[in-house]
Amino acid sequence: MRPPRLIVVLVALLTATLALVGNPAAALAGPYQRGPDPTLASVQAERGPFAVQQITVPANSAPGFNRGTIYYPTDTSQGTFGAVTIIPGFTEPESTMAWYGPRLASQGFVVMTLEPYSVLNIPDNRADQMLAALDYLTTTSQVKNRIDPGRLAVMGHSMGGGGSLRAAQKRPSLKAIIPLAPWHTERDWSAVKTPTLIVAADNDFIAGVGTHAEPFYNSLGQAPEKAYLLLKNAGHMAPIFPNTTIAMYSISWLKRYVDEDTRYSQFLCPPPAPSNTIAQYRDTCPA
Ligand code: 9J3
Repeated sequence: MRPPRLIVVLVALLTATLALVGNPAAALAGPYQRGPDPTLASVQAERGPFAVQQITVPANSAPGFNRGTIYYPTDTSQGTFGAVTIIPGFTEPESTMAWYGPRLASQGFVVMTLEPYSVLNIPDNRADQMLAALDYLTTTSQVKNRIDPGRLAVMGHSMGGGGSLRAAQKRPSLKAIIPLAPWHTERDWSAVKTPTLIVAADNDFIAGVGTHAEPFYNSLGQAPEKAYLLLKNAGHMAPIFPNTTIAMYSISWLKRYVDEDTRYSQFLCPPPAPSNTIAQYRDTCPA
């Protein structure tokens, strides 16, 4: 005999109430929050709270990308993590993106830096490699069980930044992208529907902001949130070196949009004023 409907409803309500009373913090926190409450020091630190291990992924491990390195948090007590793949720019080896690996993974992300098939690959090819590497990470990699396949992102420098925009256009399910000094022949990214942080450099003479980062940012009419971080006294190659400003805003962007972690909103909104390292910051001021 089925229990009366009223009893079922009452039991469900009681269970939910007890869960809230028993753990109010969990009830308020988003389900994907990982790690302790952030501070300015923690988002600027060289390492976050998670211990990190790395795995070398050799060529021919899976279709669609060449080879790379996975950096992952060793903690399995807090559930799965979001994942981000990162590809460098024209003529650049994977090692130019290596600093992002432990820096981001130690904050609670599975990160894979990529060696492109060719250092000459065009941006759209780099987009496909980043997406193929995400598929590998979530389906057959050694860390697949550590990753939430619904919370993925890409980043890249220069032609890898242009590739990041193309990747989001091709795969709207991406939760965040961070093009770094992006370069692409396409100016119109109005089809992108992913929260996008564009990092640009005020002295970039390779991907000049007037013909790249600025029109890219302005075209992002469908991105639910977007930001434009113009680094001060910085050239095209700034993103290949450890950079506290890039790290702080990248971590905050990934936390806010891959993890829906509003504890990081404080670093994004209100936007930062111009400073020694920030020439300009434009955004849609996410809540
Ligand atoms: O990835 C990049 O640094 C793109 C800038 C570039 O040199 O393009 C020239 C074809």
